Amino acid sequence: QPSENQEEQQTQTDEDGKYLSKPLISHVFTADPSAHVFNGKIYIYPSHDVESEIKQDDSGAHFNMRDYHVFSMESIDAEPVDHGVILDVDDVPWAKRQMWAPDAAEKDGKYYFYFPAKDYDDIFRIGVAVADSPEGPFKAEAEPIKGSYSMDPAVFKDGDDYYMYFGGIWGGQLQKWRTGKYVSTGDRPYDDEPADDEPAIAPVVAKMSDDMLQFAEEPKQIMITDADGEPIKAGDHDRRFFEAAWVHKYNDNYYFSYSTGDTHNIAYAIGDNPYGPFIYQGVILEPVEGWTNHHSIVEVDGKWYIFYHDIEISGETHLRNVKMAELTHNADGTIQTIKPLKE
Ligand code: FUB
Repeated sequence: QPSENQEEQQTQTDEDGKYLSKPLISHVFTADPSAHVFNGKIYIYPSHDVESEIKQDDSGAHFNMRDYHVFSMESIDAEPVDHGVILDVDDVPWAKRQMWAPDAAEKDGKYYFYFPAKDYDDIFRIGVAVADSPEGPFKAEAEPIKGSYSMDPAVFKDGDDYYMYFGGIWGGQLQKWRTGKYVSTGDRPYDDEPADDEPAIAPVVAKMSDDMLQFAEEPKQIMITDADGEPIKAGDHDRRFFEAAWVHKYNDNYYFSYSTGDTHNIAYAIGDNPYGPFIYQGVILEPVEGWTNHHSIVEVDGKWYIFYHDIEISGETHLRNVKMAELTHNADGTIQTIKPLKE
């Protein structure tokens, strides 16, 4: 059952006394929550973590997920309802394994579910499945999105346009696409990475086609810079992009947020258009329990929330549980840092 005692949820706070929810879902393991408001309800599209026979390795093979559930909440303090499995790896002809962080979008009354998976060549691609309802059932396209690669798709709606942001390094393979083609010189996480003093590998964006099933343009890299306009360097592990892209718009600015991976923060950078460049600002969410940190940001009834995960229930880095906290933008547009691990 989902967390039974909602009152008890009020008791968790971060280092500065900010409210943090308890695990929102406890009957299955969930991670990488992409939250949206569709038809006045909150929908969460997470990864569905499971135990599998695959041993832990540096490429994240132990995140060996095979299906997705969708959850809805009537309001921000309501219990999530599990609508069951919306897509299984066996229903996707091109996908072999590792169904990682997904996202969803609505356009003209249809719902599009975007998901990464490794294909039969063990290369991550991004697929799309379509439904008439946010709860599914979703039907996957027979092929991945043409020209898609790497993982962690996040689709952002800006007026009538939709943009997909994607990519992740190390196990997410983005470093192997530096030439525009998949080139792998080894399987250690840092193989194929730039030198420390070179610009970090950048996340990728592409506008979606009108039918939401393809890219409308060649995917482009987006630059994250410091305050002087210099690209963040590959050796700057505290600030460089690793995975878990998300974009929200606040006061006409575009906030690109992401995980810094091996330094475990959710950081953010601000730009004045969907393609960037984005100027690094700071940390939204400090490390949580567990190696990965992955989030989404959504406005509900005029307040902003961050959905994220940790490993409170299992204590195992690949068996995560979704949580939520309120997010505060300061008057100058910066975001207050959430510090979930108390000193
Ligand atoms: O859930 C599998 C992977 O772990 C995601 O795709 C990453 O963002 C990390 O959270």
